[in-house]
Amino acid sequence: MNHWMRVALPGLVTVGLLAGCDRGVDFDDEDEGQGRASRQAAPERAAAGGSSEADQVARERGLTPADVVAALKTYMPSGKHDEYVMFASGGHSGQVFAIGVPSMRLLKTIGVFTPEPWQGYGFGVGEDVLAGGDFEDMKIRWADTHHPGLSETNGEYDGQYLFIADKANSRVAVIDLRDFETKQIVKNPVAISDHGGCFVTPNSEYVIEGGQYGTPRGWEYASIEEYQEAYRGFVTFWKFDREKGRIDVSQSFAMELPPYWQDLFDCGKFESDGWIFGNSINTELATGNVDGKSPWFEAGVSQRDNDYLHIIPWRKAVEVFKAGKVEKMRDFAVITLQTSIDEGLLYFTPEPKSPHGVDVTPKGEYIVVGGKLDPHVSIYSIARIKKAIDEKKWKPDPYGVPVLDYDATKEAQVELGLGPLHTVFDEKGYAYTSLFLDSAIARWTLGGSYQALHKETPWKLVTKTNVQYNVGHVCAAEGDTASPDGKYFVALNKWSIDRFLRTGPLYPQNLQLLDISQPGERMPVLYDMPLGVGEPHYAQMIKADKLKAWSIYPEIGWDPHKQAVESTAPKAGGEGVTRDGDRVTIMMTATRSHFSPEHVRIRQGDKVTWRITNLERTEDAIHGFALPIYNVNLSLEPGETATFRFTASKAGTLPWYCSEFCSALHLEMMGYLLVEPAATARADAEDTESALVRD
Ligand code: CUK
Ligand code: CUA
Repeated sequence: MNHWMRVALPGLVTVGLLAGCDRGVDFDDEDEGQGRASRQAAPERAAAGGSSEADQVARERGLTPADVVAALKTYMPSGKHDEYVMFASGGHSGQVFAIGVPSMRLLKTIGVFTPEPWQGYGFGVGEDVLAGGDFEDMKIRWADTHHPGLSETNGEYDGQYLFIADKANSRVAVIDLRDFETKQIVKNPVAISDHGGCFVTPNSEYVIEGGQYGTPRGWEYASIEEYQEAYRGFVTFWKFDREKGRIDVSQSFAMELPPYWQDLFDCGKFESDGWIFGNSINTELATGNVDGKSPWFEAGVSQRDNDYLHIIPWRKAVEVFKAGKVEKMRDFAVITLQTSIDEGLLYFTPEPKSPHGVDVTPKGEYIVVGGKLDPHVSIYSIARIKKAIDEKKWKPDPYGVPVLDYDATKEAQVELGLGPLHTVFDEKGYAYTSLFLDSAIARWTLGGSYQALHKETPWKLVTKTNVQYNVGHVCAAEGDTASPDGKYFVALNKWSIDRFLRTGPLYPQNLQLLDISQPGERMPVLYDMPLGVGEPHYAQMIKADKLKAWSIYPEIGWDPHKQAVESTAPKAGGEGVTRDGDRVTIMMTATRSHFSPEHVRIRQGDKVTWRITNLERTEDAIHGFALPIYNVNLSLEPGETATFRFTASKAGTLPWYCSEFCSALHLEMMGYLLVEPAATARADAEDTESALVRD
C-alpha cells in the first residue's frame, strides 16, 4: 500500500481502490439503480482496479488528496446518471443548456430564440415558434437569455416546463420538459428591454418578466430630455395555461412603473405569497452625459445612497386587471402608474445604493438584496413590510409611490465582502451570496425559523470560498424552492483567465461546482466546466427524477408543436406525391434505412408541402432530413411528424439524405428531389397536350 495515500486520505479507507483495501470497490453499494450498463460492467471494473495503479496515476498527474476526492465526487462512470439537471441560460447564444450535476456534462443545448440546425429548429420546422418573437416585420433571431425559471407546484419545481426571457428584445419562451423543446415565444408589446425574468408564482399561474431600462410608454418615440415624464418601467405578468402548455396573451397584463431601472424580481411564497419583489437602480433618473455636463451613466446611476426595492401584491394586481381598470397599449392591458398607486399595488422601501439581485428565502419570510456597491446584503421581512404598509409608514416618491420607512422594513444587514450580487439557499439554514469583486462565495447564516437548522449566530458570515473569477449568479440544488437540497452549488463565473487552454482572445465562461454538503467552513471547489457558447447568467438545478422526459413520442404521427397526433401525418402505406395545379403534397415516411418515396419529381415553381413521419418506435432511432439549397434540415425523433413548405424556385436534381447516423445503411438512406426546369416542364406539358390531341 502506498504510504502517502494512506496518510493523506484517512477518510477514504472504505474506498479500496485508493487505500488498497483487499475487498476492492463494491460498486453495487453506490448504484442507485440508475445505470443498466454500469451494473453489468461493475465486476470487470473492480477487478481491473488496483491500489498501485490509482496511486501511480495520482502521482504522475500531480494530484493532491483534495483533487482525488473532488474527482471521486464528480466522476460519473459510463452508464451512470447524474443526480441533478441544471438548466442554464445560454446568454448571447439565445439557447438553454441542460447540464448534468455533479458530472457537469452538457446533456443538451435546447434551441430557443436562435435557430438550431441539429434539432431542425428554424430549418423547416419551428419557424412559426420563432416568428412569435418577431416585432412587426423585423425577424429577431438571437437573444440574450438571462434567467431560466422552472415551473412550480406549491413552491417546488415540478419538472414540467421551463421559461426563459430575452433581455435584449424583451421576449419570453416556454419550453416543454417532456421533449425539451421550445413551444412558444411571446414578444412583450409594451417593454423593449427586460431583465427580471423569468420568475414564476408558486403554482406557475403567472410567469413574471421584469423590465430593465426606462423607455417611452408603449414603444413610442420620446426624446431623452423627456425622460421623467415620458419614460416608464414595466413588469409584465404572463398568464400561463398549464393545460395548454402556453402563455395566454389575452389574460396577461403589464404594470407601469416609474422609469427607475428595474433589475431582478423574485416571487414570494407562504408568508409572502401573493407578493413579488424587485430591486432597482437609477432612482436618480440619470440620462447619461446628454448635455455635456452630466455624468456618464456609470456614475450618474450611482449618485444617491439609496434605490428602491419594489413591493407588489400581485394577486391584488390580477383583481385590478380583471376589473378592467387598465389602459390598452399596442392592444395589451396595462395598469397605469396612477392606477397602481390608487389601488395600493406598488410600494417601495429603500435599499443601499445600486443593488443587484433579490431573492426570497425558502419559507418566504425574508427578502435578500445584494449590495453590489455596498459590502452588505440587506434582509427585509415580509411581516415588517406588511406592518409598515398597514401603519402607513411612508413618504411618497416624486411619482407619488409610497416609500416605506427603511428601518421599519429591514430585518438585518450582513457584511459579506465586495460586490455582493445573488443569493441562494440550502437545507441547513445557510444562504450563499456571490461576491463579484472578491471573486468568492460567501456562506452566511439566516435567522428566524432557520436558526434551529444551524444553531450558529444568525445573520453572520460563516466562510468564503474563492472562485475563478468574478462570479455573477449562483445556483444551488433545488435552491429556489420551498425545500432546497443543499449538496451541490454552481458558481457561474464571468471571467476564466488562466483556468483553461487558450482559445484565442474570447475566453470561455467558467461554471464551477462546489460541494456545500458539509456545514461550517468547508465548501471546496470540485470541478471547472468551461462553456464556450455564451454567457449563462442564471441557472436552476432540479432533482433529475422529477423530470419525466419522453424517450419516444407517445404515438406515431406526433406533432411536437401541438403535443398531439396530427391527423395529416403520413402513415405507413399512405406514402405518395399528389398534385393539384401547381400545389404538390409529398407524404413521406422514414424508417431504417429508407425514405418512402425515394424519388420526388416536381416542376420549378411548384408550391410544395412536404410531410414526413418517422415510423420508428425504438429509443434513439432518429432520422434527419437534409435537403440542399432550400435550407432544410429536420430532426425526426421516433414517432414525430414534421411538415415544411417551400416554393421550388430553383430547378435541379437534389439528393436529400438522412442527417443522423441511424444504421449501418445510413448512407444509403437518401433519395432525389428532381425539380424539372420551368421551360422543359412547359415543353413536356405541351408535348403531352399535343400527344393527347394526336391520340
Ligand atoms: S444578471 Cu447576470 S449576473 Cu442578468 Cu441576473 Cu446578475
Ligand atoms: Cu436515418 Cu440515417
